Amino acid sequence: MSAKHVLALSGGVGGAKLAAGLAAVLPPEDLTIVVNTGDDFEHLGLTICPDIDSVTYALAGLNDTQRGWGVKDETWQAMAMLKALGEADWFNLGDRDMGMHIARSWRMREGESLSAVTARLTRELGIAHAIVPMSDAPLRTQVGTAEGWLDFQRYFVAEQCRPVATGIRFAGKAGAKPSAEFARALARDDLGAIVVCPSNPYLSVDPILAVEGVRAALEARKVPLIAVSPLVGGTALKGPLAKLLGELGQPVSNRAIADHYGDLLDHLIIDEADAADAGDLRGTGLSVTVTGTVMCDAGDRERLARVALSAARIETG
Ligand code: FO1
Repeated sequence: MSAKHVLALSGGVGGAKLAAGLAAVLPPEDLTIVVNTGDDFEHLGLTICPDIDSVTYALAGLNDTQRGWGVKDETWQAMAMLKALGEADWFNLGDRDMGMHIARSWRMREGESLSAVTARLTRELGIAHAIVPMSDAPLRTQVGTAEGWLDFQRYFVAEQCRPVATGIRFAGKAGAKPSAEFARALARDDLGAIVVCPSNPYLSVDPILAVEGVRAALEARKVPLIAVSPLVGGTALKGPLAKLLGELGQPVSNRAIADHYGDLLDHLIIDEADAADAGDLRGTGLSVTVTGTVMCDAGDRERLARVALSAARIETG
């Protein structure tokens, strides 16, 4: 059996772009995309899964590329009404996006698992590739501040990352098992590569690694693990995440990313703006590719996907 199945681990925005590139160059049977659910939360009675939705919208061609999250050509009538009714308006839910949260929430209330409802909704949007939550159990990222632990979206959106961060923790990680499809992908005989998409290692990939048994399963697999660095020019492409990591004493550099993944990592893809990092990284025994990692359009996404797959010697036709 040729080892050609690819397991991609993804967070939201940046990760979703590479996930879409992988889906453009691999047939559905050769790709499983496992998505961080640490950013998920309950809001206005709805179960909101920002990273699953970012990946879903990117694969369905529905994503708003300007804003970076949510649906393109969005309208905001429901949000305006909620505000007029005195309800919370700190987390912006577009009208079309709201349809996704309503469908997910009511199906889950009917007893469907997050995995089942994700499979249902992605299929309905015409996506043939598997988009899989890391776990069906809630494992929620929280950020420590002087006022106590804040749920991720409270910290990130409501507080705009203003409070000084003192720690990151994953509430509910004890007993959070991998979803069935994630466990199946990890155990596949034909698994040929694991691709860590350009998502934040501490906030978007660590929650996936915190799911029970996942790190050990990845360590036990003797297939190449290729990560695409989320850094461009030595910093995060977007948002105040570099501030958060600085406060936590986490260096924002490709060397820090490589050290963070440690023995799991076989190959790191870094941006050409950071070409000067390659020598030091290679000196640690790591294999490194220097290429353009900024994905502005479908061509960029597919090209980077092919670069990642060729690092694992996976053919893409
Ligand atoms: N990010 C914001 O900065 N402000 C918002 O109001 C906001 C709303 C939102 C709604 C649905 C959704 O799927 C994502 C949304 N995001 C918003 C993005 C989200 O907070 C983060 O990008 C991810 O959690 C980080 O990966």
